[in-house]
Amino acid sequence: MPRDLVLVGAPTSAGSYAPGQEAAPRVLRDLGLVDRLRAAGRQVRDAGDGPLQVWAPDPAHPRAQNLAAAVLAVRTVTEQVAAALEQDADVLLIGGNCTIALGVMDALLRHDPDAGLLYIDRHFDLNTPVSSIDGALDWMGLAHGLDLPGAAEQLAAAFHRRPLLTPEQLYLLGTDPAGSTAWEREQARLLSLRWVSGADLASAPDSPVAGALGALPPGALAVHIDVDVLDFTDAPLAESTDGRNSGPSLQAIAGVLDTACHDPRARVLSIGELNPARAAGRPEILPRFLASVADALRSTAPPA
Ligand SMILES: [Mn+2]
Repeated sequence: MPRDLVLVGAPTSAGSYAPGQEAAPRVLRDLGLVDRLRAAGRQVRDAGDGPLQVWAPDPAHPRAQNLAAAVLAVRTVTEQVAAALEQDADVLLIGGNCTIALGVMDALLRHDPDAGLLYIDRHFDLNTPVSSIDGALDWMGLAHGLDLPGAAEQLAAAFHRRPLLTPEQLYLLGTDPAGSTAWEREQARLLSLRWVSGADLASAPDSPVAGALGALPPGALAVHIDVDVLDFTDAPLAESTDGRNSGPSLQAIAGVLDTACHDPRARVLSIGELNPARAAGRPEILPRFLASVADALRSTAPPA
């Protein structure tokens, strides 16, 4: 029997560039997410949403906008994921921006100190309020998990241990170094972070994901995807519209998620940076994405 699957929503765009992502949990539910997961053979419990947070400019904190709200959202994710793990359930978390992966790891590492994180994202997310000017926390998550110099105190200190993450617990897939800051490239080098570029992931997805799974620790596994890893002209789903004509297709990413989520260590899949408004002109792309997620989480056990 597969474990039960707990669905959690983090409807927040507080750490983003503009409103939009807060709608993702509602839109995916309206498109029949729970029924699709049940059709994939999973017992699903919907644990509901964390706080609804709609982005607004935060002139009082220009370099770490809406920090207190983002921390509240992350801490709520920690509590919801911890409750599900306590009940021996797996988790599907719909964000929200990528800082939600920190809440996942806070809960998963309390559950299993040998846990690892497969981080599928166009970006390193190693910025801090010092290294970047735009003040959006959504590409600063891993910097706070790793407690890099310049990290915002309130977020780096929000977890049961500090730093929350070590470089050995991480493997990044789909990174585009051209979309990173010089600071991020330098930190990735200093920390010996392991990563595979979006170009390599697009040309032959199977080998990088197998390599990443082989290199991650033996304990429980969280898989996080920022949908900005996708070629935006193939699958316009992400808050960021930068990924045009580069990066893997939705079909390629569906295969990556399928492999990663069927690894026996996998316990949590989190989805970040999905802005449903981006798909307004190509409405079939959201159901296709949903089908990929349900397929990645399908039960491989024979029906009872
Ligand atoms: Mn990203």
